[in-house]
Amino acid sequence: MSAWRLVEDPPPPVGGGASGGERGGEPRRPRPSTRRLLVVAATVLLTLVGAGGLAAARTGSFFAERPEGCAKPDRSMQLYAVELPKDGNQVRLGYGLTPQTASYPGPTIEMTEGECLAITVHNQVPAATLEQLRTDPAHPLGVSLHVHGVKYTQLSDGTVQSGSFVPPGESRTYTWFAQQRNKKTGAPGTAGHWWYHDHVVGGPHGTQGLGAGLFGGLVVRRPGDPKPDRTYTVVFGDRQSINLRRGAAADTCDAQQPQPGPTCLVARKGEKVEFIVVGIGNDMHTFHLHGHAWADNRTGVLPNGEPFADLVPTIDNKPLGPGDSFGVTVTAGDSVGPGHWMLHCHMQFHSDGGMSTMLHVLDENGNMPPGHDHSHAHPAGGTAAGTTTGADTAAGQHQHK
Ligand SMILES: [Cu+2]
Repeated sequence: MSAWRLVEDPPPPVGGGASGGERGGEPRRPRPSTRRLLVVAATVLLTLVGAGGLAAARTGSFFAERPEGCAKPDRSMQLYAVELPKDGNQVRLGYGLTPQTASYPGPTIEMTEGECLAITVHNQVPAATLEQLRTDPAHPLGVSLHVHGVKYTQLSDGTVQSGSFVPPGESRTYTWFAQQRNKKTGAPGTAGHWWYHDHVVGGPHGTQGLGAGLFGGLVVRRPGDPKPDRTYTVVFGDRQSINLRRGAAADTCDAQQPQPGPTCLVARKGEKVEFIVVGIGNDMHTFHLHGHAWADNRTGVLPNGEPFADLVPTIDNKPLGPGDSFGVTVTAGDSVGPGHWMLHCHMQFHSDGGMSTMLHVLDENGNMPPGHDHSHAHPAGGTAAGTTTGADTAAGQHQHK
């Protein structure tokens, strides 16, 4: 019997009617704490004495709670920021739909254009931990939620400067608007692959929060977009890391019962697998997947019959800078079959340093065919069967160098 069997489908991404998000509930309006009011007051004062202050005061238009077009949130959800077990001596933090399920990357959040989402962040990270990560004793303690791509106002910016962060033990609601394309105004819409992260832990740019694990993927779809069977968020970061892990640690798939998760990329042949690829930190990277290629457009999939389809290049490698994000959708094992397909940064000293993991493609029944129970680095083409060693299989760890 194969050691590889997909026993259970992964939980779907949050949103779009999937479990996890709470529908229909009117979110709690943020109750500003005294501390926050002081920060806001100080910011207003600074704004007023600034060059643009008088204009802002005259219009009185600063600090709107919600973006235009988002009168009332369509959906609300809870997001917990917690401390996770250390990785060596590195502090690890994560976002989770519950405190118990927090991880890095955090849960993938899914929205549809036109939707307005209220996310209440509960900061359960101990103050002592935030103090330890602080690079300046004058910097306030807290976590935040800052998002790329979609619309939000200053109150949902997730920065210290706008007072939109969450002190330890407190909660705050952030409002995101997946603005639609508008041909009249020229608004391009917000459909795409984005990410969210802390912007406060340690310093004014959340560098320590990001480095500790407070980040996750966001996908905004248009009605009618192809829906993938699985979505994985892969975050390429400093020190040759994928989702803050390197080498064998980046692939924790259990050889007996691989459970899809942040560090176990697994799919059945024929499934549409979507990757939200994000760059964090200070390094440039390239995202490369063996045996698979994708259309370099918004969805990664070419719609049938599009006359401009030939204008969209098909690629299997894409550059990624800090803060960048893009989506990739492939059909697992299409034409190439099941196997262990390398996913890695193609900057050679990064991949050599451990920036490499695997997409484990099982057959249609969820089994890894005999001869594929072990995943040494396969040559390009990936059809060579690896040899099985008991030790590697038992450990569920796969060495790729
Ligand atoms: Cu790299």
